[in-house]
Order: sequence, then structure tokens, then C-alpha cells
Amino acid sequence: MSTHTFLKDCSTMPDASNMRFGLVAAEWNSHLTNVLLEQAVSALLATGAKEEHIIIKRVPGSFELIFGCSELAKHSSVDAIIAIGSVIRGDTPHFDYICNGVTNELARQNTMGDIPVIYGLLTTENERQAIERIDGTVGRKGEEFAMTAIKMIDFSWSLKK
Ligand code: DLZ
Repeated sequence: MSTHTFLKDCSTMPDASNMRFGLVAAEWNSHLTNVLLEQAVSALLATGAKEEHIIIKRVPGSFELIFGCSELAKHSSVDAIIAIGSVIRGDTPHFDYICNGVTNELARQNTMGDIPVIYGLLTTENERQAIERIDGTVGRKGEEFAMTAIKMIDFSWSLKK
């Protein structure tokens, strides 16, 4: 999604001023995950979220997103969690294990838990593909994760009215 599309979408987004967000970011490939995190926070604020309603936690690697998200859901009052990580195949023979483990477990947390967990894991063949998904060439994924979180909270709240 281009920046232009994102800004256009902002005006039609649900009101995020009362929404509480937890962001858990992996330190592995931090030059990428920090940008995703910044994009997500900027997008949340641009859509009306309050800074004091945003909790940011870091875990060592993407595999730890599983425990990090699960604990944050248990011990905080956030309305949605965004899990942010970047796994690059070239870096690890464990690529498939890490990706499958995190994907399956975050999916399980979505079905078993009370709040949505947004899947902000980049799984790419190389660093170039990851950068393209951040710098606007193929998307600005951090912004997309933020908008997905807002939409899913709105969805969840719409069922409880
Ligand atoms: C070990 C490892 C490797 C090789 N590659 C990555 C990666 O590309 N991205 C990532 O987020 N984490 C990686 N890790 C670390 C694991 O996610 C995890 O932190 C360790 O296996 C310890 O549980």
C-alpha cells in the first residue's frame, strides 16, 4: 500500500481514540523491525490513537513473539496486539521452523484468546524483499499492521454493542 493510499484510508478508519494497543517487536533484524514499529506507531497516532494507549515491548527474536504476545494479552488491558518480526531465509536454516512455529501459535492465540493478534511477521527470501515491503516498493507493512489492528478492534467491539 502506498503512503498516499494509507493517508486516504485514514479518513475512513474507525475512531481509534479509545483503543488500546500492544506492540511486541523482535530485536532480531532490528534495522527492519524498528522501522516497522515506527510505521505502526505513526499510523496509530495518525488515526487518532493516544500515545498513552500504546504499549511497546521487545523480545529477542521472532520465536519469542509467541510468549511475548501471550503474556501481554494476559497482563495488560490492550484491545489488540501487533506482533512484529522479520525472518530472512538466507540467515537461517531454521527459517521454516521459526515461521511455522510463530504463524501457527499466533493463529492459535487468535482463536483461543479474547483479543486479535495481528500477524506482523515478514517472512522473506532475502533482505531486499523485506526492505521492499517496508519502503513503499511493495508496501509499508507497519502501517498496514496498524490499520488491521484498528479494524479488528472495531470488528470485535461491533459484536459486543
Ligand atoms: C536464531 C534465529 C535466526 C537464525 N534467524 C532469525 C531471523 O531471521 N529472524 C528472527 O526474528 N529471529 C531469528 N532467530 C532467532 C529466533 O527467533 C529465536 O530468538 C531463537 O531461536 C531463540 O529462541
